[in-house]
Order: sequence, then C-alpha cells, then structure tokens
Amino acid sequence: MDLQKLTAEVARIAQEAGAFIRKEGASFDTAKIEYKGLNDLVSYVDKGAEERIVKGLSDLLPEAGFVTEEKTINKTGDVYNWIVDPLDGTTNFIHGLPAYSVSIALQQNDELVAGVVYEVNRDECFYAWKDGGAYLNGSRISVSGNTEFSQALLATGFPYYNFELLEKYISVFRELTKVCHGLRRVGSAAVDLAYVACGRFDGYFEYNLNSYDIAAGMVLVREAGGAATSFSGSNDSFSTREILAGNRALRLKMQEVINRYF
Ligand code: 2AM
Repeated sequence: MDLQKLTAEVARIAQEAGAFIRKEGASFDTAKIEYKGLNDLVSYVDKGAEERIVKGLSDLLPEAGFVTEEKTINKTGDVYNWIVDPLDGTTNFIHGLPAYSVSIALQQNDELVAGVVYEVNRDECFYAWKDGGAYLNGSRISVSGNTEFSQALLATGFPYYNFELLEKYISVFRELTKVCHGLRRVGSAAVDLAYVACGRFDGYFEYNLNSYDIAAGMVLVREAGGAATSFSGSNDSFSTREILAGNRALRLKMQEVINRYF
C-alpha cells in the first residue's frame, strides 16, 4: 500500500466534501432552519457529506470498512477501516461560527496509518501518513517548540454532557488557566488537533470524545513530532474517550496537572 498516494486521494475526497458543506453553509438561513427544524437540516448536511466521502473512499479501497458519525454505512473491514466524521464542529456550523472540518482516518488492524483534517472555511487541508510526516496544504508542519506553560496557548473542549466529571474538569481548567498564556475552546476536536500539529496550539485536552472526532488529528500530531494519548499517557484514547495532545514537553506537563484530578 502506497500510503502517500492514498493520503493524497483522501485529501481530495475531504476537500470535495468540504466544498459541499461550504456551499450548504452559505445558503443556511434562519428561516430555513425554523422551517426544516435544526436537527433535520444539520443531519442533511452531515449525511450528504458523509455519503460523498463513503462513496469516494469505497472506490479507493473497496475492502475497507467504516466507522462513521452518521452511520450511513454498516461495514467492517478485516484489515482496513476508515474512521470518518463528515462534519466535526456541527454546533459551530449551525451557529455560523467558522471552525468546522471534515475528518478522515485510516486504521490498519489497530494502528492509525493515515489522517486528513480539512478545515472548510480556511481551505486548509492537513494530512499525514505513517512515517511520512505531517503537512498543511503541501508544506511540512511540526508541533511547537514551547516547553513552558507561560508561553503556551492551550485548547480544550468544555463538557457538554456527562457532567459527573465537571468538577474535576473545572479543577484542571482553574490550574491551567492560571499558568498558561491562554486557553481556547474552538469547538472541533479535529481542528484542535490539527492546530497542535502545526504549532498554533501547544497542547489540547478534552474528554468524552468519539473515535471519529480524534482519529485523523491523532495521526497529524504524531507525525508532526508530538504525542496524542489518554489522560494517563496511554495509547487508548478510543476506549477512554480522552485526548491529551501536544508537543512532548507540554503534553507531559499537562498530564501532571490533569492526573492530580483525573
Ligand atoms: P461533532 O461536531 O462532530 O459532534 C468539541 O467539543 C467536540 O465534541 C467536537 O469534535 C464535536 O464533534 C463534539 N460534540 C458533539 N456534540 C457536541 C455538542 N453538543 N457541543 C459541542 N461539541 C459537541
């Protein structure tokens, strides 16, 4: 399997789905939302994008299965499985905020071997493949070199359900916000991870995520020289549903803070 070539094709498929989302976003008005109902309209855009992606990926690698957010396909591959979020950052999309993305990863057995995150509004395509490095629109990217909290811009996602862990989360937030340069909540886990990969963010943490929110971004961060783990530092973000990513030094510093509570 030529992963470099395959990843370039996946990037093309992600960009085509992104163009569809962008077009739908442009004609998205309040009257239409009220008429169709918020969830209906969003599911139309999500599903329309997913169907395009599934078609493209099926042509590319017919034997592969899928894990997708909108579940428009039910197929498990013996060796290869695509992990797809056709529109990561749906809340931003509904509210007309800019950060949303298409996220596609390829898993070979249990290993992530390729990832593409296409940020629709900035027309930024982030992609990486195993042992091939990470790229943004054709240029090699790497995680930041910041090792100090005082210079670090960190990202997180606020809990939106499972509020049992809210107090712990707030304790971590309280500690980090006092020591770091700034904390951001972008609203698309895939974009957060892409921004870690290219050094815009120095670190990122969130819990209660699904594999399709983070799989592609994890490949980006790892191939950009960083690390993407669970809160305890293990390689089981899909089962723990936790992501802690960053350049290696800051990821470790964040882990020390998080492990005081989680
Ligand atoms: P989604 O838009 O594909 O659902 C950010 O916190 C992450 O959580 C995003 O990747 C987003 O992915 C997911 N998420 C799911 N439901 C959410 C909600 N109600 N509010 C915010 N984020 C949500």
